[in-house]
Amino acid sequence: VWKDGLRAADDDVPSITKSIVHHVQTSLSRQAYNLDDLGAYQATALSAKDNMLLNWNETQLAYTRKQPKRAYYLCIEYLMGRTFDNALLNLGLKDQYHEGVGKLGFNLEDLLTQERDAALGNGGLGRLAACYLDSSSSQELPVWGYSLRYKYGIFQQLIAPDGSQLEAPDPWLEHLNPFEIPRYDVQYEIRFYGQAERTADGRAVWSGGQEVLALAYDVMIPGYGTKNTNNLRLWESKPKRGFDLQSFNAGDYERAVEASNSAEAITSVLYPNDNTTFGKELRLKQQYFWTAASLADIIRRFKSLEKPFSALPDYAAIQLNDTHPTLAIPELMRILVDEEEVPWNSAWDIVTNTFFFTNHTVLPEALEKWPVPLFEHLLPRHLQIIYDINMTFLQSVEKKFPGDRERLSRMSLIEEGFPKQIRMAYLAIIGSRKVNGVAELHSQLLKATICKDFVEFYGISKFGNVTNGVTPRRWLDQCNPGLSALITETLKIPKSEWLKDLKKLEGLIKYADDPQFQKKWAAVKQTNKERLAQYVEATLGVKVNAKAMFDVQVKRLHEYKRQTLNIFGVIHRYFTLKAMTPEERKKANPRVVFFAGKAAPGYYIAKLVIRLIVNVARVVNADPDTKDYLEVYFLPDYSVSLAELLVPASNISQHISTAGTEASGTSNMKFCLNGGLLVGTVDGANIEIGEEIGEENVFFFGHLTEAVEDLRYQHTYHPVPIEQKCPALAHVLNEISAGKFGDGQTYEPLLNTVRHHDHYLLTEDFQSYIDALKLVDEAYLNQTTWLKKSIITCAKMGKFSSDRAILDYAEEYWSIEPLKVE
Ligand code: 26V
Repeated sequence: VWKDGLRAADDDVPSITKSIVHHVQTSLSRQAYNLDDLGAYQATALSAKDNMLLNWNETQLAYTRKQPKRAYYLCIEYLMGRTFDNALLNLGLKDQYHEGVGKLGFNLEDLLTQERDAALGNGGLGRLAACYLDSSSSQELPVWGYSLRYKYGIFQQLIAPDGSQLEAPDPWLEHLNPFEIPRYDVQYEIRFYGQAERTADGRAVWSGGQEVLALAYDVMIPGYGTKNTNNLRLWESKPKRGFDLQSFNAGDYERAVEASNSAEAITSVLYPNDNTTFGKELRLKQQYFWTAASLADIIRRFKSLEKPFSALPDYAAIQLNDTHPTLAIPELMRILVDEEEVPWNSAWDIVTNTFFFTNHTVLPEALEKWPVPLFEHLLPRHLQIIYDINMTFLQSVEKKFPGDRERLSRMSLIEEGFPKQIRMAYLAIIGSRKVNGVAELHSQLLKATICKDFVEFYGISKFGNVTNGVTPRRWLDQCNPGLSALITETLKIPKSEWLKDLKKLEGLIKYADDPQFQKKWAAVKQTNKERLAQYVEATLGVKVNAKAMFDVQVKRLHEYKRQTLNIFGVIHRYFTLKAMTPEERKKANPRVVFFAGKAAPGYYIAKLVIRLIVNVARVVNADPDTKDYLEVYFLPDYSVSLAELLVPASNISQHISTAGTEASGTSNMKFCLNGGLLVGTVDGANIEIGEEIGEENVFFFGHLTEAVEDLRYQHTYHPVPIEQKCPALAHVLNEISAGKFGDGQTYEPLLNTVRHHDHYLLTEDFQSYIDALKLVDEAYLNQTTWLKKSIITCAKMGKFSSDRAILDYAEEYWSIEPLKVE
């Protein structure tokens, strides 16, 4: 049956209700008459899953039969959020399920919120991977994702009475997860520790140590408006033997289960940092466990084709997403050389034609390095392989640049020091066919910094750019049904057409000045703001003024993202309002400022920023003088689902990183796609957004990347006191110190990062930031021109669909082609 260009299996309402009731009685073994929302959600999800499974099976069968080249996307995080609503929309079954569930006495929207987010990621990296899976299925590309099935995802964030962040576990698997399929028939043995002994022929035997099992769980990824359904395979670690029988028989039960606990620990928790976790053995274990299991799976599938190993690059492209899966490079060498007896040089050719590497940050502290002693202990054979790769590589560098000792030490995979460290990014670069960054500026910076010597060695063509994108299915159609309907009605084409060809949004431009259309556009935004206000009332118990401008900054807490700049700006605004007469105040533009985001549990300064925001909110929101003009909220426990409420509700969102620090950003794209305007620095993908929608529609401010290095130098060698450099900011800091927002002492360490060194250049950008916000206020006063900007912003976001990005990878990097499942 086809509807709106979409095919569904059992899409009539009677079959749907029948299958839901069937799942209640069988899969859940419960009775329909006393079912709660959770049970109803589970049964309904299981029924939708049946529909997806048919497509999934046909897709995998088509891949097996037609043997296309496939791409494998290795990412240690997938920030999927909820699955159910997205699945119904992609299957084209939402209306039918709404009706079917209604017939059984439930409300579909209530059931959807029963699902817990799959929060197997920290932020941008993991959410990008999730968008790319949606796009590969929707574009009918044969792509599989591989990652870990963490028992606990990113921690739940609580806010203590004093405003500080508290962390609680995220037991997302505590109820049945209807969307995963355990594959008890897909298991691999993974070894750690032990000894590696070289044999005469250049190979080695790795033995002893600890062996654990990797068990596969599959998650179906339905495409939009197509039967194509790809797969995300998540590995769970298991003990190879239940427990140690010898200790058990001797009565030492604790000892008997020790090994099994240590095996299960590998996939028990997602590391909650997004910059440094190097040197932690468990993290390295996670990385190896995941890459080894994924490679074993890829190689098993390849071997079933019965082709020579030299053909591997014709059947598989493996994308290394950041350096976390870089161990796949020595692991594939180990499999080919030690196990399959491929000669070293041929193996290296295969490797360097199979892997591709994307870098996601230029922050030096996030560049992955592993201490050699730790590495040698855990992965002795891989260390040998890395040393061998390094030797051959440095010989070729020496050949091209004879006598350049400095260059050799700069480019070596091993950084000298105590201890020596392995530079994972360099290993990823030399082991890959191509390397790319995630926005134009970022890719330029990569070539000028981390990759500089490698550009000189390999030539520029190995280094490219693929600007990030986001899926318009989740980030417009699903999260903003009102806007989606208005767009479809206005463009007069089926929704499925513009959702798969986002440039079609340009058709809205001709209505940008149309008062009727503007009115509808504004009404949608207002509804979304009220929906968010309801959520805030339900969770924080406060009433938000939904008539005010909604100003949003939501992302991980990080000094480089400068939530500090925002909160200092809020304080400045508060003082300015306080200094006005009631009459003057009436002319002010009322604003509600929302913050949300998690801080890494060990990131002291980032946690202080949260505490400051919460306490500023407490003071500001309680002040009757300013209450009508300024409100501030920190929404706890930011998640994909919360983003789906915030993104459609913003009038303006902030992306204000120090120039040159944010590789791309992807929430900037989501807000603009939903008609929110952007205030931001000339950084990451903000720049390309400005190019697309026109600089007159973006509020840019701050120093440019080229100025940053010099300014930092000045700060170090010719510091100017903050009172002189930026009196307005100095005043803000002094008031915080003086205890205006609770004990001033608390915030000294945070304030000192700005007073001294000011690595992220707040003192340099504060004034132009305040000026930009003033322009925002002025622009908002004229709703007609504001709405026009908002419409044009949305209309020109076509470039930022993840469909464009994934097609770019498919064509320019992986050389894979769509395979439509009929
Ligand atoms: C690094 C580490 C290192 C230590 C342990 C845990 C961990 C987890 C994640 C990361 C990667 C951080 C890099 C990252 O998320 N980069 C973001 O990537 C987005 C997608 O390309 C991009 O939009 C953001 O600008 C960039 O910060």
